[in-house]
Amino acid sequence: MSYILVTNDDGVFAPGLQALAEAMRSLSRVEVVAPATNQSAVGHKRTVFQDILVEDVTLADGTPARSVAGSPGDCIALAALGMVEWPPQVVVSGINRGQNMGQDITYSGTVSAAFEAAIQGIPAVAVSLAQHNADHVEDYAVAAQIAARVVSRVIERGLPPLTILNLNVPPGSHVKGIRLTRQGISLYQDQVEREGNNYRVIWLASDGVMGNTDEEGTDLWAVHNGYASLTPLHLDITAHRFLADLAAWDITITDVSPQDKDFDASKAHA
Ligand SMILES: [Mn+2]
Repeated sequence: MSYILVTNDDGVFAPGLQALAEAMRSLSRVEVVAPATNQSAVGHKRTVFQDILVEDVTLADGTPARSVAGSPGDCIALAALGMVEWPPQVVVSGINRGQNMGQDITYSGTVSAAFEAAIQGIPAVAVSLAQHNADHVEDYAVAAQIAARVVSRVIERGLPPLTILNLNVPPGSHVKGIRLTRQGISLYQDQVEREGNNYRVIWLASDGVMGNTDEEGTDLWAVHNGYASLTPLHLDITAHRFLADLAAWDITITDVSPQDKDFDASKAHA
């Protein structure tokens, strides 16, 4: 029997996950497998060399869920190893408390869970709300509605291999529509303060002002201008356009062995 697998990185009891699970139930049966604790910004972390505790829990609205003492990537990998029925029709990750655009994408546990699903051959959508103080289930209502539209289309049409959709929704009750976008550039304003031998890093991670929002067509531009942003992302992060330039460096060599006592790194040529 087909179903939608819901996960996140804010933790299994986060309001965004409950809102997402509720919206996904309008499309299909839902299973929830999510981290026990807040795993924001763990990226594509996987737990190795230690046991992962899994518990059955119940969300505030009565939704049954699996709570995993690991990362978002662990949740999907465990699901694929048979912790729940496999495969789902689609994996949906979120709704994250805060945007995942520009350089947020590689830090994001929300997006990484979707990438892990893509590695396992399952279409996946990452969903984020560009509002860091979204503490109530109702705050995610519009984002959940837009997510349901995107996910229903993914169920119909599927996605190419190693490709996910990254959905970011602006805060507020009015969204102008969905724009197809490319990854933009985030501009962080981290600061460090020193007191004696102690350093304190300050993240100025306020919504809306971070990042280059001027470049039309990017994720940051769309959300800044009141649109939901939908970006297709691919796991192949090869810099394809730079490959030809790199070839011109004449950096390749034909044979290197430990016996090669005359090997001179600065002079080696193909
Ligand atoms: Mn998060």
